[in-house]
Amino acid sequence: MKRVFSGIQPSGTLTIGNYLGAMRQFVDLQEEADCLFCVVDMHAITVPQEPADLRRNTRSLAALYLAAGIDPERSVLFVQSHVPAHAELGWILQCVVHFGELGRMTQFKDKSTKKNVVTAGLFTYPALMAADILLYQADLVPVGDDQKQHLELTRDIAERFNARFGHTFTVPEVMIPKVGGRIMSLEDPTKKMSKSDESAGAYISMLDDADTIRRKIARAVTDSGREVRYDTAEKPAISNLMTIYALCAGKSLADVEAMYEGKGYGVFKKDLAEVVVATLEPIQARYRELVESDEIEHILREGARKARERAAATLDQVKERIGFLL
Ligand code: ATP
Ligand code: LTN
Repeated sequence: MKRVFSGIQPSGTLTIGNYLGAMRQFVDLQEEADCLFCVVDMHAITVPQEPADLRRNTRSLAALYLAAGIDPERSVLFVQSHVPAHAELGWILQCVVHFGELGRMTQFKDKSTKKNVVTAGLFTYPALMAADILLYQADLVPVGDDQKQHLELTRDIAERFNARFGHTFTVPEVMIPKVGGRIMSLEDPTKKMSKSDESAGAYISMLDDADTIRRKIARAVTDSGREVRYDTAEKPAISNLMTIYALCAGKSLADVEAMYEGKGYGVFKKDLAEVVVATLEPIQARYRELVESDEIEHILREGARKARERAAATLDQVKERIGFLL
């Protein structure tokens, strides 16, 4: 059975981009793989977080994982800071990765430009991400397209460590959905949809109510012309909306194109809003029940216990290999 690991930061409320690009794959993978899913709070603090918000977002993200269909009987769901092995291996891998490699990461460049304060943690972030994955000997890492470069670096770190100290880590494969790996902003189809966008109109949050979703989709930018046609070069905005439609309705892009032939943007956008509402409503209903119960605390405690146990085996071996006195 393949081992799967992925993480999401509790840095705000998830968007439909996080859901379609990442979380939905996690739910499907549970059927066929041994899965671990993590709320990566240590990654979230690489940029400033209000303590009360971080605590609330961590709990809320755990509830969303469960509401979207992560089954704690089948998958290990836990919070990164509950398993100190992540910090320990993260440090060791900071001493394996090269300064130059970290400097080439485009996420670091994007998140550090035009900022008054750039923490050292934001720079070394990929070493911690590599630790998350390598600790559990993951074979497969489902992520959105923006994480591809971090995964390549994780593979390089694993290979370098293995070559120097003997085979220790499984070299993981990245898994990016063919459709939906990069959902774009509703206000600017050249930018990825991001939960930390300053403009709330740029994204659909997984917890937006039906009217907010309808309003945001009605206001979403479109391209010139009126034809609903998939063409990312000529029609980036409509192509993005078609992708969201196709994934939420379980149809192919060709189906969507055929359904709206000759109908124009207005009708398409109205239907799209309803398809998105229908996708998110059942998740939101389960979410509301979960956040009010203390089930989450119980599940996370149990998840951390299982994760700690599994992480220990790799970490002990790493320490021995690099020459730490045991
Ligand atoms: P932020 O937008 O705050 O920088 P993020 O959403 O990019 O955060 P995470 O919360 O850690 O970062 O992302 C969780 C998962 O969602 C990752 O696998 C990431 O690749 C994926 N993801 C993020 N944005 C999109 C998007 N617009 N389309 C598809 N997948 C996405
Ligand atoms: N870097 C990722 C979040 C993340 C992750 C991971 C994803 C942290 N650790 C391990 C997959 C595997 C992001 O910003 N989206």
